Order: sequence, then structure tokens, then C-alpha cells
Amino acid sequence: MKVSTEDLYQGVISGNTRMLGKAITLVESKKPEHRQQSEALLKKIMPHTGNSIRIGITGVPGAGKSTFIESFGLLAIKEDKKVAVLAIDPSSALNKGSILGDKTRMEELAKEQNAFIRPSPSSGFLGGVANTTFESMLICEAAGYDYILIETVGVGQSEVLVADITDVFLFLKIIGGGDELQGIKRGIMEMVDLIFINKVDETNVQKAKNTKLELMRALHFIHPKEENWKIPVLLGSALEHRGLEAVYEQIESFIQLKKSSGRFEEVRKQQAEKRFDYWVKELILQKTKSGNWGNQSYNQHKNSVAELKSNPSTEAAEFVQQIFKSNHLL
Ligand SMILES: Nc1nc2c(ncn2[C@@H]2O[C@H](COP(=O)(O)OP(=O)(O)OP(=O)(O)O)[C@@H](O)[C@H]2O)c(=O)[nH]1
Ligand SMILES: [Mg+2]
Repeated sequence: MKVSTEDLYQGVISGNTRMLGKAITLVESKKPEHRQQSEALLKKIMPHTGNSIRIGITGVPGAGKSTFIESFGLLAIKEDKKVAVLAIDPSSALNKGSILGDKTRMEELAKEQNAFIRPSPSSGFLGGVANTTFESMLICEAAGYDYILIETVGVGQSEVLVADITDVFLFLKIIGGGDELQGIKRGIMEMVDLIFINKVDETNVQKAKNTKLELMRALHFIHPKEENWKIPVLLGSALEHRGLEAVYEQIESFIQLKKSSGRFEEVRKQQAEKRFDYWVKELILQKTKSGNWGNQSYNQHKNSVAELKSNPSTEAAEFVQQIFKSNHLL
């Protein structure tokens, strides 16, 4: 049964998790009728958004991101905070069961009244399909969550996408394995605000300290994203709940610093601008694909590019020119 925008709105702002789930499903939907309701809902909730700390977590597959989120989430809940997790499930496009896998890994957190865990299929996150993680995050904020934790897929563009919508970007590293092995590109180091070396126990603490030194040397050559912030490299174990308090405190200090310098607001404004551009491109492309442009259809142009008969930029320029002309915009 269709739920009205008003009911969704009331449900979300009163913190009803069933309605929160429905609202997220709505913003994730690509159906035109859902898009319209989704925008109406987002418009209504807007005054209730913006009050969380948005945390992005990256690291190679298996680094312990989900385990970290669970552990960190439990700690935040102990501090009387409400925690929402938007986990991007990398393998869900291939294997539907894996969503459950990730959920199981956060089973302790999932039991908590003040936690909300939402796995999203990565098929809706990477590639040519619109990603709506930002909008899902706004809905969680309207529902009163203090921390929003977003796990990246750890491949391709997902780090950039998550870094572009969060206030703090955390990098989970495991001991050993060269930087290339861990997929650490310089670009990632430039996005990071805090590093946590995970899976540290008494058997490998010396190796972990060496890894920390290497990382600190590497950081020395990187232009810091925030002035006056020295990127902390912390050690611990997400599984055994060690070292998480220090992460929690450092995040608090980082947010304080950004707020007092005005950077917190400044970055959020820049992120909102990027998000606007993202949607303009996305919506124009969608309309362009489905629109009727006389004999100049999107598919005709795309096919001739696919057949390697013409160069993509020339074909796109001709097509766009045609659209604007047919609408008397030129
Ligand atoms: N020994 C040890 N194992 C850990 C620790 N943290 C996570 N693990 C284990 O590492 C494995 C991978 O952990 P996940 O939390 O699923 O890692 P992830 O980065 O979310 O993995 P993907 O989502 O597949 O990229 C699991 O078997 C965890 O139990 C830790 O601190 N110590
Ligand atoms: Mg995971």
C-alpha cells in the first residue's frame, strides 16, 4: 500500500524505523512516480537535516570496516548517541545473500534500539546509476541520528563519492602488504582525516608500530586537507574493541576544530554545490535518454559510437546541439 508523503514525513521525524526504511526505499527508487514523491519528502525534511556527524570509512576488502563500524557504533550508543549505518554491499549485485552476510557481522549493533543499519546494493552506487546515499543520509538525520557511518566499497570511485558527502574520512589499514597491495593510491591519502591500523594484537604490535612509522612518513609529503590538523595514526582491534575510544575522541576534536575554524560549514556548502551539479547532470542525462528528439535519438548516436564509427565527443556535441535546436534554445 502506498504511504503518503505526510505519513512518511511524520514517521521519519518521530524516529519510526519502519517509516525510515520506507523513506529510504523511496529515495532509492528510480521510478518516475517515486522520484516525485521522494523530492516532496526531501523538501519537507530539509529543516530537520544537517545535525549529524557524517563519517566515511574506507579500506581494502577485509580490512575490518564493517567490524569497525559495529564496534564504533556500540561505543557511540554507550555515549547516548543514535547511530545510523549506510553500508554499501559490494557483492550484492552478484550475490543477493551477501547483504545478510554484512548484517550478520553487525548483529550486536543491529540489536540496539538506537542503531539503524541499512545495506544498499552497490549496483545503485557505482557506475551509471544514480547514487542516493546522500539523500538516505539526510533522511537518517531527520530521524534524529547523531552519527551516520558510511562504508565504502573500497574500489574505484566509491572513496571519492563517500568523501564528498562526509565530514570525517577514516582509513582502516591492516598491517603488512605494500601500499600497492592495499590499493592505497596517493589520492586516498589526500582525502583521509584519520587512520586506524586494525587487527593489532600482542603478537603483531611491533609490526603495527612499523606500519605506523611508514604511514607517518608518507603523510609527511601530503598536503593536509585541513590546516592545523595532524592526521592521527591510531592502533587497535575492531573485533576486540580496542583503541576505539581514541578514534571517538579524535573525531570529536577534529569536528571541534573544523567548526571553530568555519571549515565545517564551508565544506558542507561545497559538498551541497557538488551534489547539485551531480543531480543536474544525472537528470539531464536521464531526460535526454528518454526524450523524443526527432530523428536524433540518444540510442542512434550511442550506437554509432559503439560501432566505433565516430568519435564520442563529436557525436555528443552534435546530439546536444540538436536537442537545444529542437527546443529553440539556441
Ligand atoms: N583478528 C582480527 N580480525 C578482525 C578484526 N577486525 C575485523 N576482523 C575480521 O576480518 C574479517 C573481515 O572483516 P570485515 O569487517 O567484514 O571487513 P570489511 O572491510 O568490512 O570487508 P568487506 O566489506 O568485504 O570489504 C572478519 O572475519 C572479521 O572478523 C580485528 O581487529 N582483529
Ligand atoms: Mg564490510
